[in-house]
Amino acid sequence: MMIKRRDLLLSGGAMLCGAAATSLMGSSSADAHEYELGKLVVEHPWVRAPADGDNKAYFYAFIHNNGDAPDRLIGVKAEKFGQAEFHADARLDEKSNGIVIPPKESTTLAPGGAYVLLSDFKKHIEVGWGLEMTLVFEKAGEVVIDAAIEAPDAMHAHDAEAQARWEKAHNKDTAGPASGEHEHHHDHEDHDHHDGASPAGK
Ligand SMILES: [Cu+2]
Repeated sequence: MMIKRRDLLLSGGAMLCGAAATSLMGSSSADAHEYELGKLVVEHPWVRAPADGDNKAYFYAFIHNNGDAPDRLIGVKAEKFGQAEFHADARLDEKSNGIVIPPKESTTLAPGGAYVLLSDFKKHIEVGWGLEMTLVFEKAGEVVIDAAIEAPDAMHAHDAEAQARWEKAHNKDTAGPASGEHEHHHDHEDHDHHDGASPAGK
């Protein structure tokens, strides 16, 4: 299912990546954009949406393994797309049988590195929303996550600049949206802590 982030936020429910949530909850990970599964932590999962006319998307995330044994991401599932293909190294044009998560290490899936290619999209996915997906790990099992859907040229999770370019190109947010939508955008951008601009409390 497609999750309406904006509706969630306006309803005061489970906020996704909300700076407000982060400050209210202190260092608790309950409302952070991360998911725990046994010894694994999946942080900031995101999907790079298909470019216009394309049928492929990319899945990225930080995956930490706090355990003593390696695990492996072997499945990414959602009703929106048909196939997931694993690539351990973007420089090599070859599939791998999953993405290994070594013990006591973090594996980064990101543009230019490891990635999961999602293809055969059956339904449109909307930039700025969330996509519920199931990740399957060889040992830890399955976890349902909500990945942020980012613009086709986004370089990292919560790439506000790419989102703004995309919205401009697609005439989004130009007709005076409800104030709540703006607030959400601010909250979301403030949360980005990959560029060193981390708000206090995280
Ligand atoms: Cu996130």
